[in-house]
Amino acid sequence: MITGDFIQLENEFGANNYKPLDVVLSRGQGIWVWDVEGNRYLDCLSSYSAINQGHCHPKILEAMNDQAKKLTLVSRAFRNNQLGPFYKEICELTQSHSVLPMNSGAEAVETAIKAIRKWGYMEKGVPAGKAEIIVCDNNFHGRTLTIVGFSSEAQYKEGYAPFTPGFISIPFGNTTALENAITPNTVGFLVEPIQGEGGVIVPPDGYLKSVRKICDRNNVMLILDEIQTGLGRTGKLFAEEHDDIQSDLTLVGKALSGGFYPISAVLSNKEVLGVFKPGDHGSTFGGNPLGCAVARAALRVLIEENMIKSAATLGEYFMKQLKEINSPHVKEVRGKGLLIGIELNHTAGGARRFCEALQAEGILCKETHQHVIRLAPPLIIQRENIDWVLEKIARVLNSKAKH
Ligand code: IF1
Repeated sequence: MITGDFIQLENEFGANNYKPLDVVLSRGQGIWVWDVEGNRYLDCLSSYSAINQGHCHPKILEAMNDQAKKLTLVSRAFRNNQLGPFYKEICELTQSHSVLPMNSGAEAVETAIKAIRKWGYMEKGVPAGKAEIIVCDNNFHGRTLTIVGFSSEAQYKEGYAPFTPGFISIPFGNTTALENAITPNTVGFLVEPIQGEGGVIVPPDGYLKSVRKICDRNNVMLILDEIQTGLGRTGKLFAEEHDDIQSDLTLVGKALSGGFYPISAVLSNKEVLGVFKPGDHGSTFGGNPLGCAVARAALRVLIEENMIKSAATLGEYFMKQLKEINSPHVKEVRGKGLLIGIELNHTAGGARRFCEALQAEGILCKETHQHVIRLAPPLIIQRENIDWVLEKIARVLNSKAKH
């Protein structure tokens, strides 16, 4: 079968909820992926930052294989010998008080919402049913009904009402708006350190530092969604470290498994997770031995192979070089570490055709919000690979130039 055959099968039998580039991938190793025709591409999207460690990392693969032969899943009605060690390792690495494992990112977000609502009623004394959570315009936290209910993106919510009440949305990066939105019933502020899907929007310097203070003053829990920005992506283990703060709850997913397996978690710096009593919350697969073994290996290689430091150094280099590309189409280059967005002028005619042109050059990336090319290669990328990418990006941004 060739590319067209696979696409035809998807079109015939699948729901049509994505519009991918016409490339059918069948193999990945490190920063590279291959399509069914044998063409090689440098993956500049990293499965939406789920493969920070690179495709099919051999050590994570080994951990997965070893564990899969022994024990993959037990009901949480029993214990398993991977869970405790996983808890200890992730808490020590992230300096967290406790952890609750789930599967998808959206489930981690839902878990955090449940936890802070319960905390609000049990600890803060919010009247029953009145808890409010503040979120940001232009957010992306997943696809469940509760989450899309507080999205500001019409397409994510259109046709899905009614939604869960209790959310208030304010502009991202604006601390005055946060202060004004807080009421005695506010239990939490949920925010991405950098808005990924929103177009790689970096807030003003010191934003999270001020946010931390406002939350402290008002006894409001700060929940950072680090599902995309976490685990080295921005050049720190967590993006919160750029502002030298600690959240109350941190949400991780994606790269927690290095892309092998959906694993997410809520990390708590305080005893917030203590509001859950047996039976309050759970998941069939959350905390299963296979997932725990994979996550332990994924975290280990991130540290042992210095991926975080490398993301910082090479991200800075990548961004600096991108800023030097002289193209009439580029409005702004922004980001942190290896989470980079190139915003194009509206006259460029949208980012998608540039992504298609880059595909023809052997680079896979994806537009976000129509005018932004998002670049987020695996953290194991080397300087010479970046130079190779830069040359092609420069060519594409110029060859498509309309003057
Ligand atoms: C899709 C983007 C990335 C996330 C943050 C929670 C979740 C995500 C900050 C939910 C998920 C994904 C999901 C994927 C596209 C995508 C994405 F393009 F929308 F912006 F990564 F860049 N918080 N992001 O970014 O995690 O439940 O999916 O495991 O929905 O199409 P999930």
